[in-house]
Amino acid sequence: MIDNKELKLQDPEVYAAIAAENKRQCDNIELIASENFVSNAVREANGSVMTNKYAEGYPGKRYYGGCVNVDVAETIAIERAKKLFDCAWANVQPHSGTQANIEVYKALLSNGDRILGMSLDAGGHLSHGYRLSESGMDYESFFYGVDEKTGLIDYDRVLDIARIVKPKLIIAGASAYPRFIDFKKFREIADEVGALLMVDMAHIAGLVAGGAHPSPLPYADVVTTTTHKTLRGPRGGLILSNNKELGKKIDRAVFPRCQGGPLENTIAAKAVAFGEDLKPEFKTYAAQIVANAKALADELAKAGLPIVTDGTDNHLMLVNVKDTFDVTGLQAQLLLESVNITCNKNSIPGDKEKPAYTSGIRLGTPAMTTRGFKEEEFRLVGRLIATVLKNPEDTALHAKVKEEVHNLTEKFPLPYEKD
Ligand code: DSN
Repeated sequence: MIDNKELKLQDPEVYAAIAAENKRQCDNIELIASENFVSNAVREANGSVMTNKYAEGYPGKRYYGGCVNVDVAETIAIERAKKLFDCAWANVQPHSGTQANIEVYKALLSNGDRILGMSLDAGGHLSHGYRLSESGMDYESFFYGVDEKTGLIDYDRVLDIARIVKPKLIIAGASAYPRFIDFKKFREIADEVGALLMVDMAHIAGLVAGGAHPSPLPYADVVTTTTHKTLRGPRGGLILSNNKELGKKIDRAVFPRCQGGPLENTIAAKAVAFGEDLKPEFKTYAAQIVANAKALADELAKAGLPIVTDGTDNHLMLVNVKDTFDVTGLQAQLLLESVNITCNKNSIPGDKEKPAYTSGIRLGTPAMTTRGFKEEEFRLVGRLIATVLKNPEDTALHAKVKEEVHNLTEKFPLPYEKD
């Protein structure tokens, strides 16, 4: 139950926007692969009085008095993160995933050093060297992609590029890659060319925590992630390593180099989320995310939609909508939004459409798995998606689909359903 009584009285405009967003989240089938729904406990910690506290520094070494309680929460967050990912060091202060990545670069690199990451159009992330990101401005960035036919990372090709580029840092990890990433191979490539290896596991962190995806921690020098995707925590970042000396350098890059006061309310919420992630139920959740993704991909393939790499190992899939139904990714996104199914357009390997249109959509299962969807519901969602895309002009049919979406969202409510 969301209790925003004070807000309603004091600021009706902002209250109305939040209430409308609450309703949108309740009424829509959320298939954006990077989104999720936090528990009420996480929301309470995030909205707590810890937002009032300045705490520059780290637990036990702060620049302000009165940090005794935020020290407790931050220490719990650090210890739980280390336990969750079985590693020696953690920094829970990064405000976001991009921030975490930039902080690692600042700790490990000098301006002008070479980095090698996955290209944006192949499923990489802006902060892995894209020219308009700080990561592409401060460093000389190079990219590997995926095989245009298979959609898979070609590790031999990555090695060839790494041999030519000789990067100081190799970045593994993606925002739109539906298969397991072989971190051991990336380690071997990094060792072969004398590079450090950073894995950005933002999308799959919850699967790693729940044992549904191999962990990068045994192989990477440093691992970054957001905390709000499959990990199901508040919006924020996290950095992990098994190398405590590297950790000390990164601590200094986070504070004071890149950030000031940590968001202690968010850190408390991270601690709560990590506590949830350590419970046995979270393993069941992670396995269900993957089972649901496989079911959805299978149903879409049955409807004639090509799935990049012919399926998925994780929480997401890339669907080629252009070849079968002659709609762009953007049109598909808008059509689905009109029936209360939320997703995003996404380039597919070798895409001929511009990034603003694309030939594909990216679909993910973490959020609706949190709401209780299982394979049966995701198969139905697959059929609903195919119905809409096959009949882009048929508004009467769209109305029927919207009604089915409504039935599903009513049957699987969010824990904070009504205001
Ligand atoms: N924007 C996120 C995503 O949707 O994948 C990555 O940061």
